[in-house]
Amino acid sequence: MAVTRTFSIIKPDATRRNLTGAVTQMLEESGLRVVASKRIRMSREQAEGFYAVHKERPFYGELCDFMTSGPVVVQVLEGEDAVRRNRDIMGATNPADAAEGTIRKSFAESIEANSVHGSDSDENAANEIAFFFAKDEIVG
Ligand code: IDP
Ligand code: MG
Repeated sequence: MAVTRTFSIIKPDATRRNLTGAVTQMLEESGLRVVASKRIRMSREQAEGFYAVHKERPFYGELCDFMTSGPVVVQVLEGEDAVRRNRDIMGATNPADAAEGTIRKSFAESIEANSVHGSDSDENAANEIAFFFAKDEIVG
């Protein structure tokens, strides 16, 4: 299995409850390595651009409100089959459907405030990493 990279966000509901370390520990214990990390306050423009694929969905405006409501931690994660590995430890979008032992089952407050983002394909991972990180900020 190839070592690949994915993009993660620890969302405002998790930073507000001081869960940055707890979430990162679960990512690391799943076999992922944090090769870039920064705490930022996302601008409206960044949130709208990042979630542009969801522009037509009814929750788009609220999602952008939520993602700009507090600090987030954006990260690049590296590991074998990183996209799938991260999606597995994240759990289902709706915490009510998330499996035991996943980040969303453990910490998410709602389908919107669900503690983490993770890329859903290698192609999107590359685009999302480039959206937030310069090459020299990633140290594998
Ligand atoms: P994902 O984060 O599991 O990949 P997506 O369908 O890509 O899920 O949705 C992006 C984000 O939009 C979710 O993580 C969640 O924060 C929010 N979201 C998804 N579905 C809903 C909804 O039905 N109501 C409110 N927010 C939603
Ligand atoms: Mg998604």
